[in-house]
Amino acid sequence: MPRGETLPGAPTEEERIVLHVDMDCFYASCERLREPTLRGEPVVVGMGYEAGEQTGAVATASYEARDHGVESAMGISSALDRLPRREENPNDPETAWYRPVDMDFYEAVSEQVREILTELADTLRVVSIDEAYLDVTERTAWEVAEGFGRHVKQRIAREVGVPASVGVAPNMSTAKIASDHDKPDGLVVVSPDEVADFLAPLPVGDIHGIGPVTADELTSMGIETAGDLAAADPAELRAKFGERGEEFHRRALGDDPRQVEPRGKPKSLSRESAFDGAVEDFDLVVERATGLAGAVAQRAKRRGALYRTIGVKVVTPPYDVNTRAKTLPGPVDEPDLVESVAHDLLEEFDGERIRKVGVRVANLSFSDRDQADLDSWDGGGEEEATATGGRDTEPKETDRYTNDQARLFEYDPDRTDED
Ligand code: TTP
Ligand code: MG
Repeated sequence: MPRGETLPGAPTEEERIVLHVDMDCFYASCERLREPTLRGEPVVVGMGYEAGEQTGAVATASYEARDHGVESAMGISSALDRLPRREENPNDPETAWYRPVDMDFYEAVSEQVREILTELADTLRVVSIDEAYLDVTERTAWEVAEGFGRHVKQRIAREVGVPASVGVAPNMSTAKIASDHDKPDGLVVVSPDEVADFLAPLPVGDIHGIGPVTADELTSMGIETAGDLAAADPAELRAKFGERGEEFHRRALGDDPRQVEPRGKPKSLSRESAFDGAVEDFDLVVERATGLAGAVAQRAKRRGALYRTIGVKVVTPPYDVNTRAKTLPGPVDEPDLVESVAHDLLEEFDGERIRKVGVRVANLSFSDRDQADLDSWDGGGEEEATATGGRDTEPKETDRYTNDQARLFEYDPDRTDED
C-alpha cells in the first residue's frame, strides 16, 4: 500500500506493534478472585505449602506482602518471619494470608484470559501461565495504541476479574520491559521513536538474556545501563561474550527481529524450584523433586504427551548447572517412573549443597487427543530437547540459568528466545 494511504502513525511494513501482557501477582490475584476478602490484603501463595505448615517456597506474594520483603522463591519460613499468619494474629496488620498453590484453578483463570487475548490479537504467543505477546499491528496504530492497551486491560479486568500489566512497543523485548516498567496495573507505551530513550537509563540487567553474572561483568567494564551498552563497541562485546555480546548490543538498542509467532509443540516439559539459599539436607531436595516430578507428569498427561527421557537438573553454588538424564526403551506416560528415575539420578548429589532442583521429561510424542491443547496458555517450561549427561559447568550455560534463577516453576534454557 502506498505510504499516502496508510493511517497517520500507522506502522511501515517492517514496523510491528507488539503488546506484552503479564498478569500482576498472578496466583495471588486468582486467590482473590474466589476469596474477595483477600483484596487489598497481604497474600502469600506457597508451592509445596500446606495450611498451617512452615514448609514450601513462595510462588508469589501480593504487592502488599512484597512491601514487607516477601518475594517469589523465598522459603515459607522466611516469609513467616516477615509476615506471620493473620489467623494467629487477627489484630496485627503486619501479617499475611497464606494459601497453597492450586494449579488447576489458576490454569482455568489463565484460559479465560487467553480467550480474550486470542480475540484481540493478529497473532498470539503464549509464554507462560500468566504471560503472552500479541502482534496487534493490524488492530491499532501508534497514535491510539495507549487506548488499545487500556482496552486489553479493561476486558481482562471486567470479564475475568484479575489485574494485568501491559507494555506496547515495536518489538517483543522492548514490550516485555515496558509491561514490567510500571507494575502493578501498569500500561506503558513505547513508540518506535521513543525506544532508545526509554531503554537508555535502564540497568543492563533489565535487558533480556543478561543475568546477574553477565551484569556484573558488564559493570566491571564500565557498562551499567542499556545506554552504555548501546554505545559500547560491538567488537569488544564480541571479544568478551562471543555472539551473545552482539545480541546484547542489539537488544540494548531496542533491535529485536523476532516475530510474534504462536507456539509449536514442546520438545520437553519441566519444572524447577529454587531453595532459599543452598541446602545441605538431601531429604529436602528429594522431597522437592518428588513434587516437581508429580507436576511435570501431570502436565504431560494433560497434554497427551508420552516421554522417553526423564531428567533432572541440579544447581550447585556458585551457579553450576548439572544435568542428568535417562532414556527409556520406549515412550511412556508413567508418573511413578518420573519420580523414581528422578530420585535415582539425584542420588549422586547426596552430600552436596544444592541451590535449585529441576525435573524434566523429553523426547516427547503426542497422542492426537490433546492436539487442540498444545497452544494452550500452559506454555511455561517448554524447551528444546537438550537432555544430556555430563556435568555442565560451561560459563555460558551457567549464566543462562542464573538469569531466571528466581523462577520456581520452570526449567527452560531456551527462554532467551521466548521472553
Ligand atoms: P510472574 O509473572 O513472574 O510473577 P507474578 O505474576 O506473581 O508477579 P508480577 O506482578 O511481578 O508479574 O510469575 C507468574 C506466576 O508464576 C506467579 O504468580 C507464580 C508463579 N511463579 C512461581 O511459582 N515461582 C516463581 O519463582 C515465580 C517468579 C513465579
Ligand atoms: Mg506476572
